[in-house]
Amino acid sequence: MTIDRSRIDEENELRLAWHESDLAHALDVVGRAGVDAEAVVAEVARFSAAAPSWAVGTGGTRFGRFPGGGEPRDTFEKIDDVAALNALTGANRTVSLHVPWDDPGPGDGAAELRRHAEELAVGFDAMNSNTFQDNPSTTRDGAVSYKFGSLANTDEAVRRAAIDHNHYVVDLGVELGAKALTVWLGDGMNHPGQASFRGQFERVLVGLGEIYAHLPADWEMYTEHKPYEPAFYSSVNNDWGTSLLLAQGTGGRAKCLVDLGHHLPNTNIEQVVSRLAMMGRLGGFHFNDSKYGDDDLTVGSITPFQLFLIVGELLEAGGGRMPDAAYMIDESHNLKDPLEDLIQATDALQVALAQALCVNRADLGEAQQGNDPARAAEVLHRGFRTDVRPLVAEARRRNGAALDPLATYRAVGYRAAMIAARGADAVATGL
Ligand code: LRH
Ligand code: MN
Repeated sequence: MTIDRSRIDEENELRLAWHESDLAHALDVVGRAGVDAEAVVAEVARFSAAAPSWAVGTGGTRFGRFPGGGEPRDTFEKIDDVAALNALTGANRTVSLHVPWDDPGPGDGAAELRRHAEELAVGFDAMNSNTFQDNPSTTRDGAVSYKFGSLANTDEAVRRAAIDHNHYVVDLGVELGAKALTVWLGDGMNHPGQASFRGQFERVLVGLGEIYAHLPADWEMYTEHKPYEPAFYSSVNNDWGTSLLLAQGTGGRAKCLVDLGHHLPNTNIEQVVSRLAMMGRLGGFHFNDSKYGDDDLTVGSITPFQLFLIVGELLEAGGGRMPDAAYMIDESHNLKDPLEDLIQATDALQVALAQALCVNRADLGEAQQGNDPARAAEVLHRGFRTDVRPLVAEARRRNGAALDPLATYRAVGYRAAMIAARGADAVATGL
């Protein structure tokens, strides 16, 4: 079942009068700040963030998992849910797959999956490999283990298996029409002295080089840094600096992926974004939010001002537009309906983008040049405090999506229909 376009139109019709008056006011307010409001709507309408295949089902922690039922039972149904999400938001036009969780299997499994996705106008974003778990298909049926790491492992046979798995993921991605590979490694140490920092780094660099050599010429590879978990003393690719060294040491199309949750408390993530963009190595994002660790909470739900500043740095790097990069969501949905959480995450991204676009960059530059921090703050907060929701809703409406996606999702009864179709105990593969 996809969400019928006419149902969305009906729900939009109910809200159109309010929307039009709210929009007229918002266009006026933004215009008075010397910002082209129509350009804001157009840039928001252009934006899209990939949905993570591993988060259209319920996530969990080691303490428990509480599935809500009607979850996708295979990758085809995950694509169905991403298509439903995109019908409502108009801003989740691609899905990021994780292998082996989403492996469509041998033979023409990949061709069938590609056909299914094309019918639903869902594209394939960066592929994710997985050498942080022992799965039969990635460990030569258990002949090797990633317990002591994958690309960083001292055992050549383990490193070989990890490289071969990444080659497999690239080949599958080529069949699906993807154009990038994200390599996140759980590799590291739990105990001081357990391994050599330099040895682990150098082995990973060599491994990434062998994976990079297998990439088609029009593909990119993203290294994703993370300070800890599952390793709790040190991770090999622990921070943006290490990720940059790995990308620079691997090749021109190797870039860094910034997962917002992969930073120690009080890290200035917007400065990290500015640095990586300045070096031409900002490949992509995993958007989420967190209060403590890698909590994978709803984008913009804990630190919306930080998200606004991060998007501001992206517009700075892109000359007032979002630079080409792989924008993806990476969340774990423990309590909310996964699709409702992704709807709110996407809305938070659209709102942060509209707010950042409402900052009069010329005025900000003038205040910065003039060492006038108070004026700079005024200009910045004017953008952040602008009620941009009518502009975002208008961007969705122009993309044929819902003015109010969450209310429309509930009104069309998608989850109830999925529980009826898939079963109350249907649970998705993934984390
Ligand atoms: C690691 C991570 C990585 C994914 C996984 C699902 O914490 O952010 O991006 O492979 O989550
Ligand atoms: Mn991530």
